[in-house]
Amino acid sequence: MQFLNLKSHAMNNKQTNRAHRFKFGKALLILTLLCLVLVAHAEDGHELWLRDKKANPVIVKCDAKAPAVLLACSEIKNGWTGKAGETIRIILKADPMLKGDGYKLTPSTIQSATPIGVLYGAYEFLRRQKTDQELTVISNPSYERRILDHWDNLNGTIERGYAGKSIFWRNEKDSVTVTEADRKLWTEYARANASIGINGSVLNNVNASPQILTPAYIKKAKEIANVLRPYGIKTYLSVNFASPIKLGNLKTADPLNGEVIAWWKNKIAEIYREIPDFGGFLVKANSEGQAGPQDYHRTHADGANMFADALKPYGGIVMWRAFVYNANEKDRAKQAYTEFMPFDGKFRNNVIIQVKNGPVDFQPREPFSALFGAMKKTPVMPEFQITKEYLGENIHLVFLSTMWEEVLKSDTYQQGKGSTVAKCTDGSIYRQSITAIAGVSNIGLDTNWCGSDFDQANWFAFGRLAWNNNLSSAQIADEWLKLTFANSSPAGSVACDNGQWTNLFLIPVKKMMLESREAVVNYEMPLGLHHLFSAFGHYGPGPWYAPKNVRMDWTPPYYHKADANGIGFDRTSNGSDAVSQYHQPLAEQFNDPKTCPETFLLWFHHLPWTYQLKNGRTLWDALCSHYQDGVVTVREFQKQWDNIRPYIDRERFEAVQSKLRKQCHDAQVYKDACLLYFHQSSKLPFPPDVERPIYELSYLENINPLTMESIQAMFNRSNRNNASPQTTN
Ligand code: GCV
Repeated sequence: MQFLNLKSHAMNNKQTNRAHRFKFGKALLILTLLCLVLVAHAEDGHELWLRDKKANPVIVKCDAKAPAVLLACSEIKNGWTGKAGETIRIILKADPMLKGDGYKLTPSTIQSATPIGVLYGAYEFLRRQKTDQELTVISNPSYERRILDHWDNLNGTIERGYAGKSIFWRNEKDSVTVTEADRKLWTEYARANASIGINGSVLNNVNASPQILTPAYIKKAKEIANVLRPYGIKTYLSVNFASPIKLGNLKTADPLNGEVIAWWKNKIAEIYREIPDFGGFLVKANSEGQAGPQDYHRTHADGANMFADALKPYGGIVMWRAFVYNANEKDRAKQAYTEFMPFDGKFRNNVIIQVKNGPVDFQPREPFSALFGAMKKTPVMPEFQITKEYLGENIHLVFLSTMWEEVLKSDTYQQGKGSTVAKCTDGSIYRQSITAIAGVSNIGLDTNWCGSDFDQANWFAFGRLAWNNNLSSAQIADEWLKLTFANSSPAGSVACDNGQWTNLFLIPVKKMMLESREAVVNYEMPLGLHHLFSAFGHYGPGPWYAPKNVRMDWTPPYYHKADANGIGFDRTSNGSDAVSQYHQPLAEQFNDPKTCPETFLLWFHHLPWTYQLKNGRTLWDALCSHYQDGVVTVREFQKQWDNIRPYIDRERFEAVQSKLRKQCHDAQVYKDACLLYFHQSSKLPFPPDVERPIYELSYLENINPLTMESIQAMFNRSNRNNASPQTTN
């Protein structure tokens, strides 16, 4: 018995141990599963605005079998959030109301004349379903070509890229190999673009390496094109004007030379053998040290037309950039117009001139480039910068849509009142042989694609505005927020479909986005000031930066001209006369400080520090207030963001919170740097309602740019970003 007892005790022990082990094992398993679930759900931002969750069953009826239509069907099946069991019909058929890849939606049909239009319609349908918008709509694209320009170098770095390395090019040694992981990423990229209507990608930097035209790189471009094609995305390349010399061993790149023309014709034939639907070339010529036709005493038209003739038989186009400025020009803002206007009508009809939104260079605020309202016989396309070179890189929360909306809605008066930049470029005013719009991409290998969650909104906004240049930024922000953040509260504790989410997340965050561009203008360079950046990179302030060996138009004093008499660049008829490049009544309005919009005051005028503004304040006091407003606004953003914590996953909450902290710090640095520096000229006291600086100017001059840059580099590293080399000012 004893023995038995012992035995049974032992058995009991064994059983208990086994039971314990079992329980422990079970707990471990549950814990592991839980961890796996948590890891699986750790929010990394990779899904962008395309969060296909909890699709309901739907019947999709469709006879067409084109690849884009099949994609549309599967998108609908995977993303249907309407009633379960409903039927939707896909109709591939022309309609007099439809233009290009436009589409017509009803609650039970998606119609387009083209397969890719059906795919766009499917994405729009799902977007409307998820964001509670009307399902009956006809939508046609504003521009035929809606293009992302990648400033990606063939060694994998990205000029002005703040989201890691290139998704296309790796490094010089294995840049041309293609892996399955590459194809997967490019497919995701293509899908994201198609979902917002983008239909073109320029795969490499406008500061182009001639190597892009070697057979190995053309083959790689073909691999990329093959992945992008089903999503309706055409591939384009940037080319180096001197390629015939650098690659072809010719003695010249003169666009009128027979051998040069033959070289390009052969090269273009080679490209089209690999990529039959190749879109064409983007060219930066005679700009920032790049070769161009002027090196051979030829014109922009000679250069662009040489490419145009060679591309024409294949249906290719040339996007010729108007971003030109010389070191000895008294006013850089005038040069694009001066150089290009004489050639209006002299370009072939497959050339389009690509013009940056402002006359200088993607500043926080510029008036629109006068070229938009000027060229009547040559198509012109806007170039926006999605990557935030001058607006806080991937750190500052700045929704660029409001800036682009402001530009698109600016009235050029080309054909009287209402001739907006949008209308002057989308073919509404003059029939254009090509209509197009480009955005300099902010995409890299970072898991969240753009280096910050809110920078995804700028990619989204560019696509939405390129499709419909009448959309309001409020609508775009609304859509993006709903698609990107709805149902993302921890453990789904707050449903997105209740008023609480709308009132406490959607409305305040949308407000923050819509105010964000004005905030950065205020704390960086208000009232029309521009280019006050530090020397290295374009991140921190450097209004003082002007070493003797640096060309003047790469230094801030060239632009702000602050002295004891006042501040601002005189572009009036008494100054550089840039105002005369605009149509009346704008030229007259800009010319007079009393009628010039205050947002552009110091862009067009050099005014005394005591000049009185409309609200009665002196220029100096107003300047101080603007800087103050900028800082105060981003401090408010911090508080607003803290309030939304319950409605969003921890990962994105913390990432944005941390970036906002840095933004607030940097806004303060900007304010102190600029005000203390300008104070040396104005000699006026800070107004009583403006917070006093907290830094010494000498400290800021010394830490800046190096410390700002190294803080930035550290920050980038900790966010898995790689700072890109900066080849120019
Ligand atoms: C790609 C500015 C930028 C350069 C850029 C250039 C351009 O100067 O700082 O990085 O070069 O514009 O648009 O060509």
